[in-house]
Amino acid sequence: MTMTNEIPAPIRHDWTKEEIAEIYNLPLLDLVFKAASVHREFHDTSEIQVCSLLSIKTGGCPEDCGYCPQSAHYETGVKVEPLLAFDDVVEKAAAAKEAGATRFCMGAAWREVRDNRDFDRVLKIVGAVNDLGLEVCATLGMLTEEQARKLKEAGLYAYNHNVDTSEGYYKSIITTRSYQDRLDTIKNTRKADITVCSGGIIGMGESDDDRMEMLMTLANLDPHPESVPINALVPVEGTPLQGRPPVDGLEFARMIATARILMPKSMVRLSAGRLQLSREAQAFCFLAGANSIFAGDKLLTTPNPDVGDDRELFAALGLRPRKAFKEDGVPSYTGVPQQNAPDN
Ligand code: SAM
Ligand code: DTB
Ligand code: SF4
Repeated sequence: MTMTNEIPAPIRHDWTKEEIAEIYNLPLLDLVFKAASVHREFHDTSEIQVCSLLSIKTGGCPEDCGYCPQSAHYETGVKVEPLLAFDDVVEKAAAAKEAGATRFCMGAAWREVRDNRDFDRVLKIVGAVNDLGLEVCATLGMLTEEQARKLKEAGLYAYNHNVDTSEGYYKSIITTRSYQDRLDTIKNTRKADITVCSGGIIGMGESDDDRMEMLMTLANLDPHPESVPINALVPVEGTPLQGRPPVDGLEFARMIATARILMPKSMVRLSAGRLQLSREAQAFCFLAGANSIFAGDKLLTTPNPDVGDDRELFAALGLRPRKAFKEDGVPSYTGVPQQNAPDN
């Protein structure tokens, strides 16, 4: 494998396990150098996408995802709340925009979307947030093709649905749905022409092989997910994964660098778990190809770095928030400076 930057990085959807292992197992600094080169080839490395996250329906979820504080199967102290009111959400979206976010992601602790009044309210909210000029993203659980189409018509820009881990390890983390269920929802999202946000979590006790398999699943989707969130487990008291040791910053960077090389055009998001990372570890992840974060002191139910600290970090690194893709007047990521970038 070449370690120089002379040959353009390929956009491929047929990565083998062996090829991925060859990349993932490179000496870390060689891996990060290669990922940084790919990153420069496809993106403006001075820009970071700033996303804001809001839990619009918290807690009481019937799924048994072992990492999740919102599952009704575990006692985590998360209060069950109904779907937020239209005005509350739109107000929060406007405040997020004011604070510099260009993407607004709304999460609901649902197993799947049901065709009821709550969904009608979500559709109305999606339309209003879109009208604010924000890229609207939602993560609401499983979706049918018809529901995806309704969300698209309402103005949804992206749908988040993570594969979370490898197919093999998935069964030891979640029993109430299958890996195929996840892939089907991603397919329904695509069919409705909504951009796909899909990634996973590290630090749940999975092996390196599981991490590589997860990346293989994502990288062999055609097209690649436009955004790939890489989360470090936030271990929450009461969940089966409480007490897991924090993810090492260098392992986080290895995962991000591999994702960047396998999916050169995608936005790779340094997602949950930033609070446990030093400024230097975050900087290393940005060098390794991460170009998106969640900003705001709360993720869905757990804390996230202080907005002021993020602002200082951006200033120290010479980074700036990127404007919304939708402002470019073209779909997806084609608005970023790129050379040799064949269609995804
Ligand atoms: N219920 C929907 C679903 O599962 O798709 C949407 C919300 S769910 C909370 C969204 C994602 O958050 C999960 O797929 C998982 O990747 C991530 N997540 C949940 N709890 C987490 C934790 N404790 N640490 C890191 N990521 C977490
Ligand atoms: C994603 O991959 N990470 C975000 C977002 N997509 C929805 C969620 C992280 C949740 C962390 C646990 C919590 O705050 O409840
Ligand atoms: Fe429910 Fe999503 Fe949490 Fe799983 S990850 S328990 S589906 S809110």
